Amino acid sequence: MSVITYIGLGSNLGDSQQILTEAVHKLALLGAVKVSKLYQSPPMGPQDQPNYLNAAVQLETDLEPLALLDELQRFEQESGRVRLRRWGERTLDLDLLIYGQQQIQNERLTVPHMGIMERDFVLIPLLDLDADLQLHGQQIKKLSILQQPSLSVLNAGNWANI
Ligand code: A4P
Ligand code: MG
Repeated sequence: MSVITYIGLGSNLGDSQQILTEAVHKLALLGAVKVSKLYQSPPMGPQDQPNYLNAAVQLETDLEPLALLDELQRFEQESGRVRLRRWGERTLDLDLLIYGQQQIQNERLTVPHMGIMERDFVLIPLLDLDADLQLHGQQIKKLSILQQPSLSVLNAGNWANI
């Protein structure tokens, strides 16, 4: 049985657009994908790091949550992932944001992803994929954090060539 999941993509080291494009192509091997616009956003966390590119992917997959996380972590490693410090720079971050209607809490996985409600660089790409998406019983599009977004659209077209 396939499930609708949402994956958050972020990069601020290396050729970020190329890295995110490759990540989308790998995700497409796991099931049907829909891709958000590509955004640029100022760093949350340490300010002495480059801006991020952020996007989200809707993935319809048969994989169980932990099997999906294994794949995401493998893709991160394959991108030559370096992660230097908490909330710091990285070549590729793939977060499992939403997995169907499931709430998951174990030592490897918290779903919905922690901090999602405070991160406009996650919420705005999600709205590209489903304008009526709900999280924790709330309509994302009505959240007050979205009134003054800090991110900008870098590419509103088919940037990942998919
Ligand atoms: N983990 C638990 N739940 C999940 C989940 N739902 N999805 C565990 C993915 N992983 C999950 O991951 C650490 C562990 O989280 C994994 O082993 C997994 O089992 P990680 O990617 O190494 O660390 P992290 O928690 O993602 O890193 P960190 O440093 O806490 O940073 P965040 O919270 O991911 O933030 N600013 C902008 N503008 N855009 C960004 O994308 N990203 C970050 C990183 C900071 N600032 C940013 C951005
Ligand atoms: Mg992560």
